[in-house]
Amino acid sequence: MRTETEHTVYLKDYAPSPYRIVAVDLDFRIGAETTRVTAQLTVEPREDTEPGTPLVLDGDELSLGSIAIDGAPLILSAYAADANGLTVFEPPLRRFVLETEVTLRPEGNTRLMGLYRSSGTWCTQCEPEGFRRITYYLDRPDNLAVFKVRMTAPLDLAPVLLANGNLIDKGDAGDGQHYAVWEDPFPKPAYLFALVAGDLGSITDSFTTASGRKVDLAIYCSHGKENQCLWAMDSLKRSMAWDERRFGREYDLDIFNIVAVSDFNFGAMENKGLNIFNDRLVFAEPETATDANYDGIERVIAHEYFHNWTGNRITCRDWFQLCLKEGLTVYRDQEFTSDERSRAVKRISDVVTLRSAQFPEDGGPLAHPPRPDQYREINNFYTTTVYEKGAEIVRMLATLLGEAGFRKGMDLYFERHDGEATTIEAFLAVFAEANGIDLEQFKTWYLQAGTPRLTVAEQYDADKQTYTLRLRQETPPTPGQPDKAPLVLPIKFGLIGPNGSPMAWSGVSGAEVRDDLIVLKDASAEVTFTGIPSRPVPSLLRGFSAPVILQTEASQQDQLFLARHDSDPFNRWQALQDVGMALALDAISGAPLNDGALTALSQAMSDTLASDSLDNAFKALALSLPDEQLIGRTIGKDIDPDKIHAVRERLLQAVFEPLADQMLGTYNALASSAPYAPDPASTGRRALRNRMLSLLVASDAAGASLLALKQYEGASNMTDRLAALSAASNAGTPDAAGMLANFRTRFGADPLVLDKWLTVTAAAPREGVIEDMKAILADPSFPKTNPNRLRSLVGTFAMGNPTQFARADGAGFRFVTDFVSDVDKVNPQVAARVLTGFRIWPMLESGRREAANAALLALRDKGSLSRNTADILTRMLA
Ligand code: 0A1
Ligand code: ZN
Repeated sequence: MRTETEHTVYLKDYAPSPYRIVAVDLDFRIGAETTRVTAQLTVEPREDTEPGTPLVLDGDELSLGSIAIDGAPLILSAYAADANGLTVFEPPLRRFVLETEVTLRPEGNTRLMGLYRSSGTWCTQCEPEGFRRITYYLDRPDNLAVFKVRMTAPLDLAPVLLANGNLIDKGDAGDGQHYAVWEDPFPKPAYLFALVAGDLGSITDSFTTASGRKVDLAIYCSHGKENQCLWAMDSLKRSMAWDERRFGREYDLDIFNIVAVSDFNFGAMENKGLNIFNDRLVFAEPETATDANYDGIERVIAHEYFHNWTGNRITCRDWFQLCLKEGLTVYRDQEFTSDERSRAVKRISDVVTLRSAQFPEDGGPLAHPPRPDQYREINNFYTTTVYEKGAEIVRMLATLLGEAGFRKGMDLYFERHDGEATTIEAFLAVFAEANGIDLEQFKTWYLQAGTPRLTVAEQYDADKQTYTLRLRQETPPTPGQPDKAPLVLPIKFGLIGPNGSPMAWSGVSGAEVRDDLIVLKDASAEVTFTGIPSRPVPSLLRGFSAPVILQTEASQQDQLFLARHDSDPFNRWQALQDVGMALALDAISGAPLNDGALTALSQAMSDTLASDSLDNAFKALALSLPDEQLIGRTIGKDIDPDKIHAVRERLLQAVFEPLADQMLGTYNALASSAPYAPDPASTGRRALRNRMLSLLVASDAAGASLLALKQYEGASNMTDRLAALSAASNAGTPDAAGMLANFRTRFGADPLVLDKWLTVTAAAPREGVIEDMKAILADPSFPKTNPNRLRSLVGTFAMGNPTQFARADGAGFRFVTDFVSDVDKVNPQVAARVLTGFRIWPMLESGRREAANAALLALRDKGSLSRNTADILTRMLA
């Protein structure tokens, strides 16, 4: 393996460039085979730039055709150019125009960065460092320039020509060619550049902003898919209205375009005025998309739209600050969903995701701070830590400041930094200033990796009528960060009296306590409440107010009490999860299942299901046990996934089988013949009904597999059909194989539904899944360059099939490393991401650990890996 240390980039080395590019004029001549790009860059030296300072531009797989300054070609000795960059040795020390020409081959660009072709459409992806694959440039987010783009293309292949900003000219270019000129008045970094040329259909609409400006909206897609874009358009308009209502942010151009493409490395991209989307996050119709797909579309449409202010108008100074735009924008999209749908359900789902994706990252070999201080490959830092933990940090800020204080800070942020490329420090400074507080310690959240553990012990003194909580926080060491400082932890809480009502206190001391919030700043604190007539049950970390692992001494009785009485829905859900987890841990440690405890949990689940006050979506989340991977991580070491799987199956049966009649009753009562609608009530109804089905099947209730088959066959929408298929496949019912085969025949021609089949196949915890996957990959008709297909199959396997991926014989590990080695040559980003599935390997029991290590070492020994994959592998083995 190459050592890549020479590529390490450090935050401490940040320095502004000696030159700035202030305006960009691009001319794309798009042809069937090649595209010629002429760039005219208006360059200015900085005030303090010394004469003779070279101008160094980035490039990636480029080859220079011609070069001139202010119209005069440069002599050979005046510059040096290769695939990775262009240096002009002594540029003029005044404003000048540098003109270069390069020729690209988009068809062969399988990395999907820069200009590439997806199903015939030319499109671009420039974040973070793709623009340098289009032309030589200062490809860094702190260089803001205005862009003008002229495109010429064959009319038959590309009747649609789009770029950022406003269309200012278009026409016939003769010879079967036509042209369009787009201009974006807002200065932007190159990573927000975009261009699309293709033969596309579209739907159009419009939105009138609060100040009365009409914005033309369009979503472009392959012909015939137009009707599948309506939900995305609806989501866009609701997002635009929400950002005005909640944050006072209006859209700023006259046009907002979205394009759906089928080959895309991530979910979507917020290019100024021209968002480009992975089509799986645009297309939806009831027969082929699930409720989860509808949710995902709404969320990501909102996310990319919200970037217009948090990311585009105010961008990042450098890529270490990625979390500045991503953490904040995820927070904003979470708030949008919470306002549009159910806040409690959204919070629970987000925490489930955080725990299943971010916590393992933060507790494994790839742990890094939300704002890292070094990287070898920036593409590997589009992580759940930067996004989701980043959002948790913003959420804590909002909790600490309250809604009004948070909004004051946001207003000041927009006012002060609009049009700038800025930093986390600048972001925190506006909140500190607007609220007259100090956020120096709070900043540690951005700098420190690892999930803090918050331990709470309690003591009630009946004589003194005092109640004390002893709080202690500790963050474990992570790679490169052995010592951790205490963090600011906002702990929302309540004390609950024996009758289930909130208990008040007459006084409190020992830490900062404001109403329902304890702010823990030290490594430990003792918070004492006075005037407490009897021992309360504490409800701690309400709403999951800080991203920590909470350890308390709560008994099962306390937890079941909370499940029944807590006014905080998150903690009601959490309490049931905690009871399930405790039972699972006991069983795994070899203790016999405690009948009393089991019966109590069954009863609590039954009561939850029967409750009149809880909604269906909440019940669907509550009626579950912690997943196998969470159980594994809670054990923390020497994990044996087979054992966990077996114990969890037993528990599912023991807890839910006694509820079979009630669950079947609920299942039947929730049937509906109403046409599909993605509104919260209908989604909640389907969620609970399908939860009933999967629990009936998983707990082996009589007749359950037949019920799954009947639902599969009779379903009128994909949500119900896929739920039945997954329930059968995960439990390995007698009909599962036949249902899977039927699904493939029936829907295999639709690539996005094929993905569902690949996902269900890859997630099945059964012997033989690896052979099946090998056969799928070996089929010549399998699209081996499409990221969605590859991730649905192998990504799902590595991340979501713990027993087969971590097979004791190592076959699962080898399957994944072989795949990574192959795909790395085609698309390093996909390869590197799939490889991150190994992050749990240090926690496995010794035999599996050795097998994983051997597979990783064999991958290393093969050599010639991309920088993306080599970076992940090096950290994984460190
Ligand atoms: N900014 C986008 C994420 C994104 C990053 C890289 C991409 O291509 C390699 C594409 C998208 C977002 O937050 O949605
Ligand atoms: Zn984003």
